[in-house]
Amino acid sequence: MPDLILHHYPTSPFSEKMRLILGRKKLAWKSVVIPAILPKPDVIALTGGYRKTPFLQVGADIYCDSALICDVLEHVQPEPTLYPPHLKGVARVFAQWADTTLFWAAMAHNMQPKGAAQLFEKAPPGAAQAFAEDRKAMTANLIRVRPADGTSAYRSYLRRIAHMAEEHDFLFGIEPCVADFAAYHPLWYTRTRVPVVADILNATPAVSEWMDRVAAIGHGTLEKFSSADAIAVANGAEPLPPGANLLIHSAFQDDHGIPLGTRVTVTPESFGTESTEGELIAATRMHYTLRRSDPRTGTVHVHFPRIGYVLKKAEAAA
Ligand SMILES: N[C@@H](CCC(=O)N[C@@H](CS)C(=O)NCC(=O)O)C(=O)O
Repeated sequence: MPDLILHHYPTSPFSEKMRLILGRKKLAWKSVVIPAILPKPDVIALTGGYRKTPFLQVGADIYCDSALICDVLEHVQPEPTLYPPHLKGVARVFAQWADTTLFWAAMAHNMQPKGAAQLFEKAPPGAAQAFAEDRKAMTANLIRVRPADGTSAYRSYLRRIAHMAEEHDFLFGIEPCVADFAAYHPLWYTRTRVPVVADILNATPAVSEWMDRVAAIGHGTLEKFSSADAIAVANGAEPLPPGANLLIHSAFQDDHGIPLGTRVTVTPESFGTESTEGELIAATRMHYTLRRSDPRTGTVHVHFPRIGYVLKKAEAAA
């Protein structure tokens, strides 16, 4: 099996979720550090437009969104599982809540003025402004939580998570599952990136102890890799044919009246709404696959989850 190449950057919360899952599954992986703000020419060459972090590359297959990457890693290394059979539904639903509602409440708290100031206190001049402008442009379609409302919600969510962590070592039992990794990463950001506002964690010591247990899982075995090498890997590989790709073997599910073979775009519903355009070659129960070509990468298959993404016929073909 080709190498797992994670495109990420150290301070990205969703990347921390994936690094820990790679660690939980004791996987070896290649680490490509990508920019936190645009421009990202090497990222766009691989994804065709999607600019968010992280994404996973396996040869000439590109998997966008941490929820989808979880499914890929579960297939690559089924044990220990992210989705214990008796928790399959609730763990996924909880993880989706954590990656959205919990994440944005935590971020509103984290990015209050003193948090934002701490983030950039050692950064070169202009970095804070460049970051703020980049993120502002990303927030189309996103209803922003205001800092004080974010803090209120975050406090309540931390208490709820504490109720779970008081019961057992991990949120749903004695082993961590996808829910733990999804709930952990926004809190990790509070603790590690903006300690000036991390006193919000003090009211829930069970949460801090659970965070220590998650952190102890580590990141697996990683090796540094350059984005130029990652592009060369894509260029030298063929995307997996539908029958061989774990994501593509389930049946075509047409919810949009868009047949396979159509030129389409897939766009995140909110936050970073850059589209990827290509030929729709699979649309299964859980995901879409687009085939596209780029002079630098050759033909790649770019995969997205259905949930959180908009599928449309491409303008020219519509
Ligand atoms: N639903 C996406 C969310 C990813 C996301 O929002 N990532 C943040 C970084 S943690 C991001 O893309 N920020 C802008 C960027 O890195 O360009 C996922 O689960 O992967």
